Amino acid sequence: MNNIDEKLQPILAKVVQRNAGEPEFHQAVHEVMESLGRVIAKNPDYLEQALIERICEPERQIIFRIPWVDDQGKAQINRGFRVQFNSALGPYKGGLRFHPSVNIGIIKFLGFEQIFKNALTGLPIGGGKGGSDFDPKGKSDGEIMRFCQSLMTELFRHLGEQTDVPAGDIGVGRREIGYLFGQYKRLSNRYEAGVITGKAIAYGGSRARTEATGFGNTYFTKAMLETRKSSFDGKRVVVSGAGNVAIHSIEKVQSFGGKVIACSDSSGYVVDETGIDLPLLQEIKIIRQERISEYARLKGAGAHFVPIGKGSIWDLPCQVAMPSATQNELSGRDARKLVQNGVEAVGEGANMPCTPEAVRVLRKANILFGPGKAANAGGVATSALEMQQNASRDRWSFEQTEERLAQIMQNIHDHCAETADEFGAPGDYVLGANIAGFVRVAEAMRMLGVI
Ligand code: NDP
Ligand code: 2IT
Repeated sequence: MNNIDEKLQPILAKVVQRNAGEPEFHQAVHEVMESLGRVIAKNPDYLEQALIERICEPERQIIFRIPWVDDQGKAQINRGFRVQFNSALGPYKGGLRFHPSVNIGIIKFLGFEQIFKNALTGLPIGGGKGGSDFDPKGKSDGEIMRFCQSLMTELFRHLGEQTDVPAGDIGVGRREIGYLFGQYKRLSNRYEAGVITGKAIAYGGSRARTEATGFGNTYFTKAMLETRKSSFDGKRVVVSGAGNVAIHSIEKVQSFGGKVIACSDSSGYVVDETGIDLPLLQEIKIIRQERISEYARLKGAGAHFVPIGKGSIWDLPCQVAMPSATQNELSGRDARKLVQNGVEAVGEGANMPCTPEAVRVLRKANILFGPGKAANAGGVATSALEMQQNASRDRWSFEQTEERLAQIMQNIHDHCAETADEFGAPGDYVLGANIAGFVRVAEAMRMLGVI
């Protein structure tokens, strides 16, 4: 707790005690609190109004049983979660994650991050997150559909385009969003397109939503590089993951002239010194849904696969690192290696992928570091643009939507940088993002009274 203002220490201690056994949630709260000392020094009434305690306590938490029947006719049970964290700025907004590691602490960390991320977009969306410990790997299409329908049979009563608007996250993409929306529509007897985002274009989705998180992180990282008169052009880049965020980061980095030399999944990583072949990667991961080792096998010369446990992707020399898989995937040791190898910038595509020690190492070495709540906000920002198109029964072109996304990312970058300057820490995007996001939410909460 030594980096935390002494007035905030009892608040953090209480969060830890009231939410026992939820280390990821503690980590996310700790990281935000480290930045808030300077804010409460300027605005002591935030403490009097218990604003920080209130922000750390979800408005509502829903935990439910999800029964479903597998292809063998056997009944299965999973656990569903939705944490409706904060609605000061708009309806709860945030993705659903399907992964066996999901528990209430993980959903709370993600929901907590989402509050500030959504505030940074400048769009009217509150923060929430949900998901299930369901493992989509190896499930048939019919099993996925029945699972999504069962989840929605419980969750639909808590949703609404003015109440709570889910979207995708790990393990939840276009297909799952379709089944979830279909069941919501059936149960509610309403075509409420804005109740969920990440929909296919065929029934009210937004162009560029699929690409938005990876594109957005690339725009954000480019903006950071520009502050040091640098760019992606000719740079060696490492992107972890091989899902939605990673694939579209690779696409945008390549369009800016960067050379992505490695990516990964949970089985290991591939290195391709000739630069990742994006169509081949998409064929393997999206169409065939195979393991990343297939990439090295099919690519042949120049590419090789390193299985999990046999080395870290962050040992590869690169100038830009974009962790885009999952939380705590980049350790303090990894960060030291990146610094030794001359990394210039790290943009967090995933949520909280760098451990607290890694963040400390990167900040101390004065590496450009874009925290997830700012750098990966392009996904949820484009979700809000999807809600806007649904509400006005309109649809925009890809170019128009991407232009809005690019502008939003530049605004987030500038707002974080200006806030860091104002609070005496130029270039510190962690401090800038935490303070800028917090102040927007806290000001709205103050005006709404003690609710
Ligand atoms: P996907 O499910 O599309 O892809 C996830 C990728 O990360 C896969 O390659 C997966 O490998 C890998 N991965 C997941 N969990 C682990 C793990 N425990 N260890 C190692 N690798 C893992 O998810 P997204 O690309 O959508 O999400 C990636 C990250 O980005 C998450 O942190 C998510 O919260 C964040 N994010 C996503 C947004 C979005 O719009 N989708 C918006 C903002 C942030 P494998 O297939 O082997 O499991
Ligand atoms: O972490 C995230 O910001 C997301 N998974 C996207 C949330 C959304 O509502 O689009």
